[in-house]
Amino acid sequence: MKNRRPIQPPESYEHLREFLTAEEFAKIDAEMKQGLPPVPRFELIPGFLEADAAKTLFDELNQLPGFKFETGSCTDEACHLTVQYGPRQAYNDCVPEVYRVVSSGSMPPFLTALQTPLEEKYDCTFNSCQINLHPDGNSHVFSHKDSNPGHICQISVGAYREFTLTYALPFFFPFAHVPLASGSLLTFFPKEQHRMHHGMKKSKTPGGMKFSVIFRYIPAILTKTFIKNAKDAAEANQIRRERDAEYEAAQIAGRERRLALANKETL
Ligand SMILES: O=C(O)CCC(=O)C(=O)O
Ligand SMILES: [Mn+2]
Repeated sequence: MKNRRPIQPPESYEHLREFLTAEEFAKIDAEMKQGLPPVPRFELIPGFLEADAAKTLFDELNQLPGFKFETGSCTDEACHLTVQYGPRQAYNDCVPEVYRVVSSGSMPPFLTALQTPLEEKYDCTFNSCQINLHPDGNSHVFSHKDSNPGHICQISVGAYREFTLTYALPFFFPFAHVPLASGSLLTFFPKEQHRMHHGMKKSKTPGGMKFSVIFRYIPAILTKTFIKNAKDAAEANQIRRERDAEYEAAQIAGRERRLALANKETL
C-alpha cells in the first residue's frame, strides 16, 4: 500500500485502486459479495464563518462556564474539556466517572443562532450542542463513530487542526485528512457517518487553543444506554426502534416549525 492520502471526499472507492495493489482490491471485491457499500460522504465548508464571526464565536465560547475534562474513551487520557447543552449521550461503562460531563441545560442564545441556519441548510433538527475545548496541539480525539442518528455539524474556531477519516467498511483505511481551519463547518450525513471513523491526531507543530462546536439530535434512549450494551437482539431492536421513532418525529416536527415560520415571514 502506498502512503499518499486524498483530502477531498471521494466519489467512490475507485480511488483506493491508487493505494492498493490489484490483488488487494480484487480480494475486497470478492469479499463484498453484494458489491461495495456507497462511500460515506462528508461536506467541508472552509469559510462557513467569516474571520470576524469566527473570532467573536471564539470569544463567546471562551466565556462559557462549566468546561470539564472529558473523554469518551476507556483508555485514553482526557486531554480536552467539554460543556454540553441539551441531552448528553450515555458513556461506555468503562469511562471513569470523573471524565463524564452532564448536560448544562438549554443552549445559550448565541449557540441557538448558529444552530438555526444549519437546520435550514440541511433540513434537519438538532437538540444538543457539545463544545470541546482543545487547550493546545497536544490534545487529540481517538478514532470513533458517534452513536446518534442523523446529521452531525461541527464548526471549528481557533487553532488549525485536522480530522482523519477512516473507512470502517469494507476495511479499515484512513481515506481523508480534513483541514479544520477556524470558521470551517464539517458535516456528516445520516447513517453514512456509521461507515467511517473520525479522529484528531496531535498537532505536529505547537498549536494554540481550538473549540469544536458539535450539533446533533440525541434521542432520550441514547442518554441512558448503547445498542451494544443490549443483552440480546430483541433488546437491541427495541433500542433502535425507540431511537428512530423519536428522531423521525423530531425531524418532522422541526420541518413543520421551519415551514410555518417561513410562511409567516412571507405574509
Ligand atoms: O473535539 C472534536 O473536534 C471532535 C470530538 C468528537 O468527535 C466527539 O466528541 O464525538
Ligand atoms: Mn465524534
